[in-house]
Amino acid sequence: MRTVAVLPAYNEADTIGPVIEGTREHVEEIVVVDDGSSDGTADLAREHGATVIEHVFNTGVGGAVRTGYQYAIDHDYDFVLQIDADGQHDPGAIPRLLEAADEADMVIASRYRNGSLAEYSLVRRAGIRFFTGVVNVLGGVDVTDVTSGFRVYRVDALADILHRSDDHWAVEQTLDAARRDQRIVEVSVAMPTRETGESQFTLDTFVRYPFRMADVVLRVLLFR
Ligand SMILES: Nc1nc2c(ncn2[C@@H]2O[C@H](COP(=O)(O)OP(=O)(O)OP(=O)(O)O)[C@@H](O)[C@H]2O)c(=O)[nH]1
Ligand SMILES: [Mg+2]
Repeated sequence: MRTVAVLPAYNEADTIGPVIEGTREHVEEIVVVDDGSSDGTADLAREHGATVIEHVFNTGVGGAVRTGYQYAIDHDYDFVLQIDADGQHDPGAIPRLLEAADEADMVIASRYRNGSLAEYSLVRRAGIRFFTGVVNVLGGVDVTDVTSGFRVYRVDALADILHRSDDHWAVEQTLDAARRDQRIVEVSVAMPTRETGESQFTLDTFVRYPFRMADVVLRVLLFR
């Protein structure tokens, strides 16, 4: 079985090296998808032996991971491991995720199944709860952390659920997977909050959240 790691990365020079080093032993290849970082993230990733794909336009996390998934499909990998480049996801948990993937199409590392969520702001916790609730109700599943970006996918199942929206990629593809009766499994993984660098979340993102969310959910329900 061949596994490729996909790391979406935007200005993560402080952490990209250690994340690549921690991930390397668990996978065959590491693909870093960068959207025009200005702090040397792409060069650092290459120095650490990663394959680097650079977008010309910034597409956000959703667009970056789609590029990584497509790479996995095109290169005939069996599994994709997705891990953030900001150090929030401990590469030490990768073997547990890969083991769970033996019996699953999608494995989600959940910070809801342990105490780590207590460190997150009230707004973030409410957001995670809300998105997870929507997917559970509309998809008939029982997951706890749908927005987690620490995941493993079986590539042939992933090809069926590639998200079309760059926003709310996790909600879109998890809901689609649930409605197709794909096997979704969660593994408890502690996830501290971000220590360095900048979050993808801005005030603008928050304000537009509910509208984009409704758009994504309706499109999955109506057209897929
Ligand atoms: N390629 C690319 N990667 C991005 C972009 N925005 C964020 N990322 C990366 O995607 C991952 C998740 O983004 P974060 O900002 O950490 O999002 P988050 O973990 O939900 O939020 P925090 O808890 O604030 O860290 C990180 O590895 C980022 O570097 C982007 O526009 N392009
Ligand atoms: Mg983060």
